[in-house]
Amino acid sequence: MLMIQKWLNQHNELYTSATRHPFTLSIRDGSVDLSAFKRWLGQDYIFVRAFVPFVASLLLKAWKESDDDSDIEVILGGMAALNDEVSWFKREASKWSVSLSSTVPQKTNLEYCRFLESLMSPEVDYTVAVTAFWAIEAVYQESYAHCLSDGSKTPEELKETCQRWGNDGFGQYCHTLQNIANRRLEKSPEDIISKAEATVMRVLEYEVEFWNMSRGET
Ligand code: HMH
Repeated sequence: MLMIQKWLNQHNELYTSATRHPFTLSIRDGSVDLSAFKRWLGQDYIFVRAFVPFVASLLLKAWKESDDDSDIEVILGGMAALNDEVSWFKREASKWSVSLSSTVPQKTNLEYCRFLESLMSPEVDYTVAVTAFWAIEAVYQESYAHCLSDGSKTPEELKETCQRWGNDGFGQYCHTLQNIANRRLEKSPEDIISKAEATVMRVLEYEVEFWNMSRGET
């Protein structure tokens, strides 16, 4: 069995808490509190801005360490999508009257961004970083695709957000990232595999806490 599938089976409870969180489930069933959505929007804009240099560092690792030239193109495609995403956040924030310049990053967000920064270090192996990248993207893809699947009652004004990460193209892209991670993991020594697994677990925990911020209790 491929490594990522094995981990998802082993840590299914944690993966499910990230991809079937009460916040995204409330979008799906239409009961979402719009102030929670706005809080998520402001915080995620801050996160995405920190995600850009992480992806840049991943591109550099791929260029130095990858055994397959096409990895660079996949990551570059992800980078291009992020460029579009930053513009989208600005438009979406203005639509919802969320002031991005006055949004203060919450503690969880700062911690998650600091964790991303630790993964940018040249000491961190390409395999570990690309596996983390897959996990970060996959949580959003799974979460938001679920908001658009059969039986969902997602409010019309939130469908565009769900489409952004829940569309089939983004699903394909996440699948490609998973293939890259699996290919690398297969060729990796035990210590790298353990590091990558621990990193995926951390990502999933941060993703749960990130969704929790939408509750506005912190
Ligand atoms: C917190 N995780 C978080 N924000 C995002 N935008 C993504 C993942 C996916 O890009």
